[in-house]
Amino acid sequence: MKVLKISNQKFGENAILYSLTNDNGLTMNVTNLGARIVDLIVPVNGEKRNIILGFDTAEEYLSKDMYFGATIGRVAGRIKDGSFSIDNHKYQLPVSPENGHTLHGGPESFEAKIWEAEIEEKSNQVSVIFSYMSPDGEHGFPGELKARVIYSLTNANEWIIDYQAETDQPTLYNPTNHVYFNLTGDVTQSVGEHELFVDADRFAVVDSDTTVTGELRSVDETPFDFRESKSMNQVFETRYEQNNLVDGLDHPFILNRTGFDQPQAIITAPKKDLSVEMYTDRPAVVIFTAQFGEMGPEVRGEKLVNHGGLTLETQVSPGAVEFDGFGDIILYPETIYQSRTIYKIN
Ligand code: G6D
Repeated sequence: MKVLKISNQKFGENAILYSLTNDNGLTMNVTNLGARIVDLIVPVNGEKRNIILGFDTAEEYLSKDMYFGATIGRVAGRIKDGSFSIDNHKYQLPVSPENGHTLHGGPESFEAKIWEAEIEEKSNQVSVIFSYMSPDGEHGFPGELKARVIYSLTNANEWIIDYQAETDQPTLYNPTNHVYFNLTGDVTQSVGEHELFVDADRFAVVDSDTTVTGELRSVDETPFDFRESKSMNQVFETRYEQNNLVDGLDHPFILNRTGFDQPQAIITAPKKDLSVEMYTDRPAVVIFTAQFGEMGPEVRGEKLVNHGGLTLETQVSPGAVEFDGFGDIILYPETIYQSRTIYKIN
């Protein structure tokens, strides 16, 4: 068994880039800036194709980032009005001036931190173990939270993400990864011709400010029905109000099952020469289709087209703080948080 390769190099002022390559020639680059994945470079028909959105420098992540590949925390998604209560204690988080809600744990959150990193090499996988200690009261969240995110690359072409955390006071924790896939490797091509499968009978309806309304709606007879693999264009070319409202998808899908025997989602490239399977123990996945319009940043020298990527952000659905039936994201001191998501490249 050839040894998997892992190397590291400077990546801006304080960041390090770790390059993991498996025996099939698949390379995953990750950085301690935001515990992010930067590149996912896959050999396809003799070419090397980078199938995710990312930048070439750490500075670009700090100046024009839309959470590309970032670990999101303490809480993925929006918390309405930035306020929540735990055991009758009320907390207030910093809110966006645009809409008065808190997105992805607040500004300069996990995605902007320099995480500790250590390398672990095993015979059939290599890992980078990122850790970050979020102090009590950071961004308004109670409790000191020790978070770990382990990225592993295997010789089965899997990117495995293991999340672990513990806290000394009851707090909220609902992390995810904000990777954007574009399986063409070309950021000037929209993901409209990609096919998507999602094993979800329901999705969460959103309001004009993309907070969930509390309604869980059947996907039946809607463009949200991806229970058979279908073209992404069905959400870009429809007149259905929930897609028109956000110009695509920016919605939680409530998964019918969790676990690692069958994928809950599959993205397939337009030429069907590549696919990514998603497996998770999380009950929902937020899919966002990068509708940045003219605001799309330059990515590796090319302007990102509208709908130039799509995310598969596994998590407890946004709305868990506000509504019953959406799940529970309170972490108590006596509990160790653990979750796993796998993206398998075929
Ligand atoms: C927009 O509403 C979307 C979010 O879901 C996404 O995570 C962010 O852009 C990057 O705010």
